[in-house]
Amino acid sequence: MSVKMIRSSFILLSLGAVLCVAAATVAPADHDFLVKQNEILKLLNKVHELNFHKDQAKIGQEYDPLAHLDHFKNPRVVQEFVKEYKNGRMLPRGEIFNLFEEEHRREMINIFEVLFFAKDWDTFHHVACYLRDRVNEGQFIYALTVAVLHKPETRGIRLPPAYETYPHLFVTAKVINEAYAAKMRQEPAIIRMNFTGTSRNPEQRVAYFGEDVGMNAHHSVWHKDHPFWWKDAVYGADIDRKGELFWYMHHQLTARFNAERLSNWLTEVQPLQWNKPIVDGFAPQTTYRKGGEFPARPDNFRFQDLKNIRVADLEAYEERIREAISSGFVKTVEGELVSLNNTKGIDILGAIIEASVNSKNPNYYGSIHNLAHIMLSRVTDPQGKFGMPPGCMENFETATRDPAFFRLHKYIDTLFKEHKQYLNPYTREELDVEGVDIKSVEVDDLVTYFEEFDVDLLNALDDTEGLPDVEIKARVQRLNHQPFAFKIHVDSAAEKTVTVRLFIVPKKDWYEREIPIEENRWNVIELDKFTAKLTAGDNTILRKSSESSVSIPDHISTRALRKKVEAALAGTETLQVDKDLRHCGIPDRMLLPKGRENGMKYTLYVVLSDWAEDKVNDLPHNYEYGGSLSYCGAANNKYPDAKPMGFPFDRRITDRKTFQVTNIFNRDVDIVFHPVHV
Ligand SMILES: *[C@@H]1O[C@H](CO)[C@@H](O)[C@H](O)[C@H]1NC(C)=O
Ligand SMILES: *[C@@H]1O[C@H](CO)[C@@H](O)[C@H](O)[C@H]1NC(C)=O
Ligand SMILES: [Cu+2]
Repeated sequence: MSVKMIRSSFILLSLGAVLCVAAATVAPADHDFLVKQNEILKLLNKVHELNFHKDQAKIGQEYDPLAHLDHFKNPRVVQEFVKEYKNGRMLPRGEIFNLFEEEHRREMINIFEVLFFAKDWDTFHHVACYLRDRVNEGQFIYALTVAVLHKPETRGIRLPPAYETYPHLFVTAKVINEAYAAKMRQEPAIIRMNFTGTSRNPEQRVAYFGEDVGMNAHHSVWHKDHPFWWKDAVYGADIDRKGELFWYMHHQLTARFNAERLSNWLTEVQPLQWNKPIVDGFAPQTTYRKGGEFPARPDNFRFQDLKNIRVADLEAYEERIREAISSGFVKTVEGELVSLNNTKGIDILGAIIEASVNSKNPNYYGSIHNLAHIMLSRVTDPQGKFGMPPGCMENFETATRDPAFFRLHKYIDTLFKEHKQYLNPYTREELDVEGVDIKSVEVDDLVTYFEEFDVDLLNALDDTEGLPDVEIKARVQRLNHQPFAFKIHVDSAAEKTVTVRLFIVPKKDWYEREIPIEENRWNVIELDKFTAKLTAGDNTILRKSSESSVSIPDHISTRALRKKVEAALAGTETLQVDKDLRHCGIPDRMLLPKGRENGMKYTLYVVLSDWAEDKVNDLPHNYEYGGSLSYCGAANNKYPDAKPMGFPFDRRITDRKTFQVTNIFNRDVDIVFHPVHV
């Protein structure tokens, strides 16, 4: 049956409806901005080769950063870089950059700081051109993109999608080989990519989720928006509730993975344990551009001691963290006790478990999450005997491809859950918003399907003398859904601005048993969060799936973007710039889990809270923040919701009556998957 035959079940706009039109920060780009945008695209063009843009290459050759030290907020990092570079101590070009390798990371941070501390655009641009052809390309991409994401002067600049900057990390080796063959033949080509593995591996049924290029791009950008090595004090820019966001984003991904598994008749994701086999193996079938193939791991492999990290270390860190959780206090380096028994506890715990620079005691609590990534990545060559390149788990671009990623995060999620279990449940008074009564909620048919998408492989292929570029793309499958909308009918006793929170959760488990919400709350998936102004009397809140603040629109391809920028520079077109633009966030098309052909039952929750209690700043209630709030926070602002992330499902529910208030509503919905999309 054709998806196009299904029509929206109601007409969207009706009179007297509450419209959630947002206050936005979009404006036409001026000339200065267009120049910046164009230069950044040039810097990242074919970044694995020397810069063929002659103007940039020339600037790079002639610029001497030591002659311009007063143009840097911290000249010492520039001197340090030049010294290291001149002494040949930096990672050479062509080598694999591994963020989890301390030495690689230290060098990269040095490069980042040179860029970040440039006082003006001109200095930034010059020093970027200087670094472009001198440092390792992996370190350059990472440092430059993090700097662009965080510097006030580059707000609103669009980065090329991660899958176009370094396509190797997103497509299989087979595709790369075929792409080369096509280039040699000088024939444009579209190469169909299959997900890794075969139908003999049940895990392959959910590969579309972990291997989705948009998901991989999201995960890599999330860790650039919130780097674990970020030093708030040094960079003068705090990332608000970073530890809590580390928990919540990965928690939501794990809940989503679970829903995808149920959609495909797979059992719930099981947490990893240090002393048990890693049940599912993984053969990535992906290769680095230089430096070999990603190592594979057979089924039922056990964790191994590495040269400098032992399994026993991880077990000890886990014990100490669980001790902190159950005692309700973490011990700081100075031996002080910091309470976890409040809404800030989760943020402290997130910093300890990741661990980020904000950890209260890195020696004592270790860095369970980062070390686990390393343990999994190196498990098949623990002593480095075979000189294998780093595995999937040591690249944020490729990590979610490995089924062990979700098992690791399920394990980490159990630690966070243990902490939340100790907090008091919400009381009826905390949940109730007096005078606000949800009468009913209408929703369109929820229909998902697979679509095809072409990844541009231009940057994947080395330039060959005498062989011009031809258009070569990888065709991948992506989950998508029909647009849908919610219509929420609310009776209000008075004028009031409310926060609207929308969630869904699978109604039944793998055994087809209905799961009570007390148990199911940890599987809840956030669909949207926004504000609405209610008038006294009847109100209808309209909200479209495309407006969701959980996800972001598709990234524009570099080719299309370059055309737009060139046209805007020539004055034939205007380019719209959003100063709050986000690169972080799952794509809009992935908002819904897949569901089943005959429908899969979910419970939809609509939770209203009083915005006067939720607000954290003086911006208008409908300020846009660039989207992707739930997974990525607000890039240039405080997290715009005073409630704990995941509210109200983050706490135990000991008495279901507390949820029986008129401002919380639930109903069943069905998600139907259409295998054939015309
Ligand atoms: C994908 O699978 C199809 C059918 O199984 C096969 O014909 C094709 O060669 C595969 N493509 C790649 C790039 O592996
Ligand atoms: C945590 O704090 C709440 C008050 O917010 C208190 O009722 C509860 O007893 C405390 N729990 C512990 C273990 O101290
Ligand atoms: Cu992650």
